[in-house]
Amino acid sequence: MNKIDSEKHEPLRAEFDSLGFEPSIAISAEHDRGISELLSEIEQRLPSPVVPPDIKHQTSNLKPPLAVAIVGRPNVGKSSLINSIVRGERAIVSELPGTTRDAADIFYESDGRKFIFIDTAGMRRRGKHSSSVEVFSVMRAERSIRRADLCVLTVDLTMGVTAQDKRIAGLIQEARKPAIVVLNKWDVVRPRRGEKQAAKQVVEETHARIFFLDYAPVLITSALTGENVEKLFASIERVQRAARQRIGTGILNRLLRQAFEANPPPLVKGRRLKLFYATQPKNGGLQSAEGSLGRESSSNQRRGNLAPPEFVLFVNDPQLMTEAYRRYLEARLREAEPYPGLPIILTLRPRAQKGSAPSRRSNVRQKQ
Ligand SMILES: Nc1nc2c(ncn2[C@@H]2O[C@H](COP(=O)(O)OP(=O)(O)O)[C@@H](O)[C@H]2O)c(=O)[nH]1
Ligand SMILES: [Mg+2]
Repeated sequence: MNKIDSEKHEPLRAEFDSLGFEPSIAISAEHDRGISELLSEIEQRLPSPVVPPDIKHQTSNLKPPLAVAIVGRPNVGKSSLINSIVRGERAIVSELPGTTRDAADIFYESDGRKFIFIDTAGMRRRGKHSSSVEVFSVMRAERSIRRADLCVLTVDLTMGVTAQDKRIAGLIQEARKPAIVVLNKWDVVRPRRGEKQAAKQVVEETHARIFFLDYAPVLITSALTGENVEKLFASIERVQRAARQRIGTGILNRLLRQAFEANPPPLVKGRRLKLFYATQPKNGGLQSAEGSLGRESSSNQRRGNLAPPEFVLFVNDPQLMTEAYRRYLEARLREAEPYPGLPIILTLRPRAQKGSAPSRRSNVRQKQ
């Protein structure tokens, strides 16, 4: 419904709502009201982009390509990075921030390993005065992250880690995606002397600034000169290898029991979290996540690709878990198995009731 120019006009919606269209959105094209709501409704309804048939054919009997989203602020060098990798001019590179308007999927094969690089339009803050293009580009970035098996957060070293970089890192963490951080434009900031020391310092600073993504390996590159760019593949492989690591049930339970003893969970409304048993399911977690280009491939294939480690904890009451304690347990698990680049998924289940198998897919909130 257009021309709903102000609050005052909102009641006019009611007339149209009675027509029964669901959902209906009130906008003002002239005054830029409701546009982002409209765009996100449209975005939600669009299908995932289709992988070209030749790629599908090539990979139908083999492993699907790994979907790698290159995300970051405008102008950090995302398109340059992809160009440097594929050594072509596939992605548009420009000095104007926000040139890459559309996320472009670029297929790439190296040593028999297949990748799809998702070049993402720059992300801007979604503010009151942002234009539709900017709103759209934030959504695209969020969507690229959702579709990816692994995200490469690209940061411009000449700017350092900015608040906006942190925000994007937050999106990756919320989506619980495997991640690598690339610090780009090293050619500009590298010192004449003490290069190693400077590099080490930059990595430490990055980890300190985006501590919640501290599981991500950090790579220092120059997309312009190509320096270190091919190391991205080694980093990706390292993450893939890590995804295959498992902690045996015996070790896992001993480790967690010790962690609970050394630092008991806090009281929540007078009650304390109690752990009965923990296990690491075979195929990793995140059944609901998309990845591998969303609906294009089955979740089984996806899990084979790059599944973050999941641990299922049977406890007295999942609600008694706090964020701080979750982080503590994750840190203890990483001492046993560092899982570079991978988020650790802790799934809490109430202890199964008498007579029902513990493997039953019970809802976390089932038992209050
Ligand atoms: N000096 C230097 N410039 C770079 C590097 N990577 C990208 N650039 C430049 O930064 C600008 C933005 O690059 P672009 O790839 O379009 O960034 P995007 O918006 O993140 O895709 C261009 O002028 C690039 O040439 C780098 O490693 N070193
Ligand atoms: Mg670009």
